[in-house]
Order: sequence, then structure tokens, then C-alpha cells
Amino acid sequence: MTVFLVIIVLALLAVTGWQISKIFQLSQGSDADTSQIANDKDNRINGILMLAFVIFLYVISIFCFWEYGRFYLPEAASEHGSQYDTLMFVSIALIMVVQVITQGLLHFFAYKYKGEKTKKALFYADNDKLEFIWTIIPVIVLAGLIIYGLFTWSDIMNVSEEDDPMIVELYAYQFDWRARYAGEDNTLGKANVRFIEGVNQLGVDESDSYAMDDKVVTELHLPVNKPVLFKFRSQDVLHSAYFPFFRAQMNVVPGMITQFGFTPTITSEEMRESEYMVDKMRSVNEERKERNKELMAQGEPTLDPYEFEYFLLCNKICGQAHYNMQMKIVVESEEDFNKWLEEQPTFGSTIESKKKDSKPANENNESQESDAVAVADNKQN
Ligand SMILES: [Cu+2]
Repeated sequence: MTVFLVIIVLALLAVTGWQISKIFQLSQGSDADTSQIANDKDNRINGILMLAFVIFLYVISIFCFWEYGRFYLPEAASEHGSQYDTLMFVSIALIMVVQVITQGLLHFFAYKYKGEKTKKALFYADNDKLEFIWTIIPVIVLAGLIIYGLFTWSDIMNVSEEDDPMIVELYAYQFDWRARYAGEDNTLGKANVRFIEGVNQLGVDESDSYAMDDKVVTELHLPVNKPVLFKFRSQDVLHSAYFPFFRAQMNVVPGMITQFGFTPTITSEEMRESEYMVDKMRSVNEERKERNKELMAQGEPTLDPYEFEYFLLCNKICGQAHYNMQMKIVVESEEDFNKWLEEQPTFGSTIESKKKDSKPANENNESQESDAVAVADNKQN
């Protein structure tokens, strides 16, 4: 209520001030310039403001490049990444050059040809030659950019079967990721949301023979310099698989399978040792050290030192814990990768051990059953 009253009082004060200024204006007499048409002084002020605005724009742009340039991503860690970065650089450089020249001229002319009582505007109807030139140049440049972009796009998006890519499924759900390796046969078993039950979190079809050697994991490991083809599935809503260091992103859509393939070229270890990452880790750790001093003073647990790892993020706002939806990616040598993969249990063995665990419970109806599968079975009985 008090706030409401304060607002009313302030509004009334503003109205009073405005009325007083009007009375003051009227009392000035007839020699003051009350005309609504701009005079030379108005035009000069506006001309200078136009010039000042474009200078401000340039200064702030240069400052931002200087100050925030360090937030650029490091060198791309995938084979197609450099193509992608070049396309981005060419487009932005072209836009920047045109923008700097045209905006500069626009504001400079607004200042130079500002209205003056003694000046008279030249009547100039049209000029076919000029119009032709300023139409044809953007047409050629834009067409070139678009064709260049289309070629890059199809280069990146078309995964050739001849490369024999490793098939990996990425499964998104609110709010985490799972990866499924296709196993020895490099073929993923069929899956459907109806089969989701107990340990079968991804709804893999148990009756499909291709599914038995699949491996479901919580951390994505990739062998360096080997093409990978990702198949994306979503359990619930729209997600987006975003790999910033590999310059890759693909929507993950419920009810359909989308795909994206790339070849990682820099291992996690090599990236960690790069100049860019050493610098970044140092500056993050310095900040964490400062923060830890505060945390320690407050008696709260301190932060661990930061060590770089590749990660997969969700890039669609998919719910309240969306920000937390990420998965660690490890790029390593082929031997290390094979060793790691061998240690992971197959889908077949997971299901088998689960069945063994729940068998005694099924036979003995008196025992408590927490498993959803077993509960469903009992209801049917
Ligand atoms: Cu998501």
C-alpha cells in the first residue's frame, strides 16, 4: 500500500513539474523560437550526435573484441571443424567490413549534409547505372556466400558409409544423457519407449539379437581419428546435443532418430596441454582459489581444482534442470578406447544378471518386491 501511495505522489509531482514548465514557457514572451520546425542549431546538434553515435559504436566494438576475445573456443577438435570455422570467419569478416564502411558513411553524411538555412537540396530523380551496381554487387556476394555455405553444409552432414563409422547412440532424457555402443556387429539393437522397464532404461528390444552386445554407458569415450556416427533419440521432450569443441550440434527429437557424424582429431590429453587450455585452467583455478578463501571462512566445502574435459551439453531449454544436462567426453588413443570398452558390460549380460536377481523373488510371492517388472508380473497373475 505504501509503495502504491509513493507511486501516486511521484506521478502527481511529475505532472506538476510538467505544468509549471509549460507556464514558464508561455511567460517567455514572443521573441523565443517556439516553432516546431528544426532550425540551424537543432540540425547542428543532431548532426554531431549522429557522428558521436557511430564513433561510440566503433569504440565499443573494438573494446569488446579486445576484452572478450579470449572467450572464443579453441581450435576445433574434429575433422570438419576447421571448414566450419573458416565459413564462420569468412561470413563475419565480410559482414564486418561492409558494416564498418556503410555505417561510417551513413553517419558521416548525416553530419556533413545537415540542414542549413542557406543550403538547398538537389533534386535527383534516379540513376539506373548506380542502382544496377548496388544491386548486382550484393547479389553476387550473397550468392557466393550461400553456395559456399551449402557446399560446406553437405560436406559436413553427409556421412559416407565407405568410412565405416562407429555407430553410437546418444539418448537424451530429463535431465541426463546415456550413450549406447553398437558392439561387435556395429549395429544398434531396436529400441522403443514401450520397452523401458527397470534396468532397461533406454527401452532396448530384448528380443532383437543385435541388441545383446550393445553397451549402455554414462560417459562417452571416442577413439581419436576414427569417424563416429551418432544416432540421437529422446525419451521425453526436445533436446539438443551440443559438442562445442567438435563444432557439432543436432536436435534430439522424441519419436524420431536424428544423426550427425564427425571424426575427433585431438585427444583430451592433447587439448589439456594446449596453450589455450593451460591458460584457461590457470585463470579458472586462480578464481577458484579466491572463492575457496571465502568458502573456507564461511565453513563451507571448497571447490576442486579445475581440469579440462570435453563435454556434451543440452542446448534446448528442456526443463528446470536443463542447465545440469551434460556428459563427459573422453577422446583417447584406439588402444585405450578398446580397453575401456571391453570393461563395460553388454546389454545382454545386464539383463541376464537382473533376471537372475529377481528370479527367487518371482518364485516366492511372499517376499517384498521393489522391481517394477516383478510387480507387473504379479498383477497379471
Ligand atoms: Cu535437454
